[in-house]
Order: sequence, then structure tokens, then C-alpha cells
Amino acid sequence: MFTDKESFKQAYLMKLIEGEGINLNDATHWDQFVALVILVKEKMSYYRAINQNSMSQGKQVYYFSMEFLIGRLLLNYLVNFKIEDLVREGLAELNINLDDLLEQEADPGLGNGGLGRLAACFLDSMAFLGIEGHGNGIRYKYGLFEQKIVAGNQVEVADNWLKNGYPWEIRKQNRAVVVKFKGNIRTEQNEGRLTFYHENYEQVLAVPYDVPILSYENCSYINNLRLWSAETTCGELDLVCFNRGEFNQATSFKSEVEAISYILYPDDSSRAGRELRLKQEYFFVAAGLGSIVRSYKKKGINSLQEFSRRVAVHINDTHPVLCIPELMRILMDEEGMGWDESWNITVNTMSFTNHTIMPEAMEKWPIDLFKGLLPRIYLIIEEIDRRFKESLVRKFLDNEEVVRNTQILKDGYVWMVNLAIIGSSSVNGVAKLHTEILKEEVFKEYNRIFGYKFNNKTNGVNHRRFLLTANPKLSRLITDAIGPSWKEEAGELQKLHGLKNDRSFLEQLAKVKYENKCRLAERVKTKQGIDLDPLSIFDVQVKRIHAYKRQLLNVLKIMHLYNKAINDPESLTTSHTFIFGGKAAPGYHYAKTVIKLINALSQKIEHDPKVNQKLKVVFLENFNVTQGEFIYPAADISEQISTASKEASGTGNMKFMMNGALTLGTLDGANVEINEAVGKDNIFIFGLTAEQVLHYTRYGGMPTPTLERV
Ligand code: 26V
Repeated sequence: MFTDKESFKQAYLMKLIEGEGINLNDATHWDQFVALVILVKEKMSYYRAINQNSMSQGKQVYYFSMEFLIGRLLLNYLVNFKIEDLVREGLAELNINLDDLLEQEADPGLGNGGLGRLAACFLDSMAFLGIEGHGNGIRYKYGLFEQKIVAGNQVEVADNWLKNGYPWEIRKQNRAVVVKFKGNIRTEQNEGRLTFYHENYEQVLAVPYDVPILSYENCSYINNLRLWSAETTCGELDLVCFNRGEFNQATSFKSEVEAISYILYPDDSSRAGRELRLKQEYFFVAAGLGSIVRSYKKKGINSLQEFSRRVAVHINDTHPVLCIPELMRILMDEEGMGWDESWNITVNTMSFTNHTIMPEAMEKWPIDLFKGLLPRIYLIIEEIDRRFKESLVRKFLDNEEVVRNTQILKDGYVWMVNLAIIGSSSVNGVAKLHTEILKEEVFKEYNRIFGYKFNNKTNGVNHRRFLLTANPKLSRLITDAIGPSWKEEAGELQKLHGLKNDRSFLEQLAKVKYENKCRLAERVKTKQGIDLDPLSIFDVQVKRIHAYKRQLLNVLKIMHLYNKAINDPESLTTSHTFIFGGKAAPGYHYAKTVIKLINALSQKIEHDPKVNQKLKVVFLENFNVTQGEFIYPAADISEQISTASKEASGTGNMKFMMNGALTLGTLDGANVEINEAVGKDNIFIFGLTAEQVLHYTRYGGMPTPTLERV
């Protein structure tokens, strides 16, 4: 394994020649990128091999999530291995610019926004902390659409991120799992016990692709992100069907099966109960749990009685909530355990995070659709619901309102969040304020029944990605000032307080910000041909476009500034660039109109010589993790202006703050806690409190003066 620049160069050239049969002169940037990835992967395998014996046999944690936004990996892994400089210099001596190779990497868009990025940050954290924590999700052939702006409008382009292959993944054909859909359930009494047989089902082969997760410093823990792809159980050509002359049937079934992992739903704006979505949910749950149980048994522990002591499964939003009835099915139907024992194990294994209080976002499935697709799972849910209602009677809590608000099956639907709360041992919100609203409003009945389950876990972000790696200049400045320990322990950044009046430090800080603004300006010029003035204030709002996030409020503010400046150009004292970025769900008309409006305003101002020296509006195309890494370090002002109570937490707010932007925000989500931490010189709060907004929604009109709860 290479240890210095010379041995790296040797190994790299060998990789190109031996691994890919290409010599340096013929290699494209893509070839050069792939060779480097393979070399880094080998370094990981080496670490994994030498540390195998020291791997603990401790609890295995599985983070089930329909979305993972892992971002590009190469630069992060070079930083984590502390070999970026060595590799950069080594490549330079071979006339290769590392930055060109980094640009080759796809940014897998396997998520919609904050929820998927949070999942990726947790994977990094678990690896760093030495927790054996693995991700379980779907390998969508097409990720979230790529956004182009054409004549001011959003146009969606398919995200074919796998077109050249994805060199980080490893297909594990021998770990494939069969998942069963549809069919019917036959019951039989066997030795006094009711036994369930699933018959006439359709089977789908779930094939895992593993992506290694490596964190900083702690390179002995290389965890795994397992992404499942749907395939038919028969080979490329089903000979039996083919011979019977049913070729069309065979191919149409193939495309029906492959549709399951074909595309990510860009559904930030509606949760229409589509059958394909439910199929996706059960598909990755059944495949994931099947493979967990298999590897658990491989360790030689035959009984599953110990399961919840050795395995934890986390349910990220309600999308993977079928983990609960699926584990019940495995324990009862496959392992022959009774209901009570299976239920104990299941509840103790599962924990659940809620990420929104928006009622439209709560998942529910029409019972008829559900029953047809997952007949055995439905029966189990029916029984969970029946027993839960029975327990309410025992607790004298069976009044109409409590029963109505806590039932899993009602009004012809399966309510997924109710299943999640009843079947998990822990239920958390994602910021103090959000958790408080869950306990006092949205799930108040459950809080009376299961008060002990509710807890808060305020979101966090990976400072090694969004500060150390994304902002190398600031990182160097910080390290020079307080030493390197902040890279492992973010709390060490508090030491910077000591420098708050240090003139030379502050001057260098301003210089770093300016250089980061130049870096962003250069990128925007290359990608979109737009000029940004790095001497102007960069006032940034990047996030999904949504009514509650209030990009429109920001637009109205800019219009106000513009109108004032038309009559009085001196009213603009400093030069200001308003930067927007974010995707609108394709079917969300309002959000798409906001994008159009931003671009129209941008044009209007650009063509008005009275103001265009002082005011500028730009919409950055295709906001994603990679773009964020250039934007956060370059921002002067971070816009976090959602209607209070609606943004469960936010995580962009944290990324901007750690890169030294001032926040303009409302008392919503984690802004409340950021406000407490950074003080009024760094965050500027306006607007109603969450309590006032909730009062307004419920009763109309303005509330009487209120106490701030959080
Ligand atoms: C979905 C929908 C669909 C229907 C219309 C309204 C609506 C609003 C929000 C959502 C997203 C649901 C789940 C989600 O992504 N939540 C986000 O999770 C982040 C990580 O915890 C958190 O930082 C964001 O505040 C939260 O919106």
C-alpha cells in the first residue's frame, strides 16, 4: 500500500496500465478518476483486512432510509485518509490536476433534500465514532432530476448518474434476497398454532450494491451503505416463458420489476398514494431486513431472542416503517415465535424519526391497494391495530378522540406514522421546537400514552464535509489559530472566541471570505455565464422551493429595495447580490412560478441602469450537495425565513453558520437553538413565534401576547 508520494505515483501508474490497460498519455480524465478511486478503495480494503480482528462484535446499527444524499466521495476520502496533499502533488508531477478528476465524479442524487443529506451525515458520524452503523436504501437508476433554467423556467432533465458506471459501488450478487408481492394467504392449524402460508406471489430479486463509508481519522471503521436494485428472479431471458411463446409477457414483467428501483420520487410537494412508491418501500425494507437476519444467523447465534440486544434498526421518516410488520412476519412466520415475544423484540429493535408536521406530508395508503400488494403484512398491521385499541381500553384512554387520532386503520387508509409510533421504542423530533410541537400538538394523544418514547435529537451536519473539506482556506486559518483538534471535536471551535478582537485574524477571515466569493463567482461564470461581483454582499437562499420556506417573501423584499432605489438610487448604500437556488417538485405549480418570478426580477434589474450597479439577483441552476460545497463558504448572509413552526429543523442554516455567514431568520426549527448559541450579533430574528402562528392557524386573527415556549 502506498505511503508516500513516490510509492503513490508508482501504484497509480500501475493501476492505469494493469487495471485499465491504458497508458498515461491515452487516459481520459474519466480513466484517471476511476484509477484513483480504485486505488483508494484498495487502501480501504487493506485497512479493513488488517483491522478485521479488532472489529467489535458489538451492536449493529442499521439506518433505513428511502433517501441518501452522500455527495461526491473522492475528495472527502482523500481528506479522511489525510493524503490529499500527497495525492495532489503526486498527480501534478504526472501532469494531472486533481481538481479535474474530482469534477468527473457524479453526485448521486438519491434524495430530495435535507432528509437525505441528514442520513448521509449520520453515516459519516457513525463511522467516525466507531459505531458499526450501516445505511440501507434504494439504488435508483435515476436520481432526483437535474434542473435547467430555460427562459426563466425550470426544466427537468433525467439524472442518468450511472451512465458511465459508479466506481465506488460493489455489486454483491451472492447476497441477493427474494422479495414477495401480491398473492394470497392460506391459514392452517398446526399443532394448535395458526400458521400462515403466502401463496401465488410474484417474486422480485433484490440485488445489493455496497458503497464503503469511511470517516476521518478512524479508518479502521469502514461501514457500508447498502443500496438495493430490483431485478427479475429469472435470468436475462426467461427460457421457460420464451419457449412457451410468451416472450412479450416475460419482457413486460421484467420492466414492471425493474420499475421498482427505476426512479426516485421528487415528491416534496405531494404524497399521492402511488402503488409503485409502496412497492419501493416494502422492497428495500424486506431486502434489508432479510439480509440483516441472514448475517445475524451467520454469526452462529441461532435464536433470534437476542436480536434487539444485537441489532438496532432506525426508521428515517415513515418511508421504511414497514420494517415493523416485516420483522414481526419474520419472527412469527419464519422463526415460529409467538406474538408477544415477537412484538417485544420488534419494538425494542425499532426507533423512528419524524421530520415534518405538515399534514399533507403524512403518509397514508388506501387499504385496498395495500391489502392487494402486501396481504400478509396487512394482516399483521390489522392485528397490531386491534391489540393497540384493546390496550387503550385497559388504560381507560379509549375516549373517542384518543382512539380516532391514534388508530392505524381509519377512513379506508393505513396511517403510517401511527404504525411507526406504536411499533418503535423511541420517537424523536429534529429540533427542540419541533419535538415540543410533536408532543404538545401533533401527537399529543400518543404523548399521554407513550410519553417515555418521545425525545429530541436536534439535527447536525458533518463539519468535516461542509467546513474542513468544502472550505480549505478557512480550515487552514482556523488550524493555524487554535490547532487541529477541532477536526475531530467541533466543540473546540469555541476557542475562536479568544480571537474575536484580534485584528490580524479578522483581516485574514475577511480575505478568506472574499477568496471564497471569487471561487464561487468563477464557477458561476463557467457554468452559467453570469458575472458575480465578489465585492458585493452575497445574500443567499438555497433550499427546495416551497411556500413555507418563503422564497416569495425574500423576492418581495428585493422588489421593495428595487422600487425604493428607482426613485432614490442613494437608498442602496452597499452593493448587494441576492442568490437563489433550489429545485421545485415537477408538479408543484406554485414553486415553479416562484422560480419564474425570481428570474423575471433578475432580468428586470439587470436591464435597469439606474440600479444594476448596486443590485443583482441570480438563480443558480441545479442546487445539490456539490453546488452547496461552493456556495456555503461564499455566503455573507444566510436566509432562513420559513413560517415559524413549519421547518422541522433545517440543516442548511448550520452549514452557512459554520462557514461564517450571518443569519437572517425566523424563530423556526433549529434557528431557535442557533440563536441561543451564537447571540444577536450573528443572527437577526424577525416575525411571529411558532406559538403565535399555530394560534393564528387554529383560531384566525392575531393571538394575545404569548410566552415563548422554547
Ligand atoms: C414534504 C411535504 C410534502 C407535502 C407538502 C408539504 C411537505 C413539506 C415537507 C415535506 C418533507 C418531509 C420530510 C422532510 O424532508 N423533512 C425535512 O427533514 C430535514 C431533516 O430532518 C429537516 O431539516 C427539514 O426541516 C425538514 O423539512
